Amino acid sequence: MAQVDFAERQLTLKFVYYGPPLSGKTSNLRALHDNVDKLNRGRLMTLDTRDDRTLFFDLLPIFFRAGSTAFSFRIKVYTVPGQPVHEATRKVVLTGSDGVVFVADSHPDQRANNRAAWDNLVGNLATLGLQHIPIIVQYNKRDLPEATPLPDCDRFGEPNRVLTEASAKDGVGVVSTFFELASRAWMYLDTGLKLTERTGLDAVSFRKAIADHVGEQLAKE
Ligand SMILES: Nc1nc2c(ncn2[C@@H]2O[C@H](COP(=O)(O)OP(=O)(O)OP(=O)(O)O)[C@@H](O)[C@H]2O)c(=O)[nH]1
Ligand SMILES: [Mg+2]
Repeated sequence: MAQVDFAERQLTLKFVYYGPPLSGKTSNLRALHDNVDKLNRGRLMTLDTRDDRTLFFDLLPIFFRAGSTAFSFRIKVYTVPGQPVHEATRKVVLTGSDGVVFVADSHPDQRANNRAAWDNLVGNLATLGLQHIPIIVQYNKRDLPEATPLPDCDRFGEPNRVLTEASAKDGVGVVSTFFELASRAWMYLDTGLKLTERTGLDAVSFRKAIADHVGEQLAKE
């Protein structure tokens, strides 16, 4: 759960990128890193094996101050390793998260893997008592000619679920997905923590503060 320090006027959030093996979680984080102003990000930490598979997790810290309120935000963005063998790591990384981007693979062959990873996510969220946190489903690898058309993509039990589209390897759709999650997380936390009431900052100014710092690409998407 988010850590709010009202005396220090600081809010710390944790977001996790989850999904099947090789769907592009680390690629999302790399592209996000490239889009955040240098002054507003920490070092991108990745721990890969030689063949680029995430071994433990990746972490990108983002920090910014919101306008005139002098409230400061820290968003820690993690990825989990997708390979089934890393189940214990996934659970540890997911602990205490405030929102998830589920990165699904658009290749038709990956439908069953997407579903398995989704079931795994839902199971782990339930175990951790996090079943109500916001989840954004992103279909990545939209650049593949054989990509499943969006209307035919699995919406994981919610026919009206809004999907975001990305080609993370080319940085397309990455910032807008992140932004979507940040907005949803604010609304979710506001309900529980009365953020607007206690910080003097509303959803619109939170969105603006992120937009000011997470790259200009946002304006174009
Ligand atoms: N065509 C295409 N390939 C992509 C895209 N995004 C990532 N890839 C490729 O997919 C492979 C896996 O990408 P990663 O970002 O390492 O995937 P991951 O989800 O972090 O993988 P694990 O950490 O092993 O779970 C790499 O070869 C990427 O270049 C995309 O948008 N389009
Ligand atoms: Mg990875």
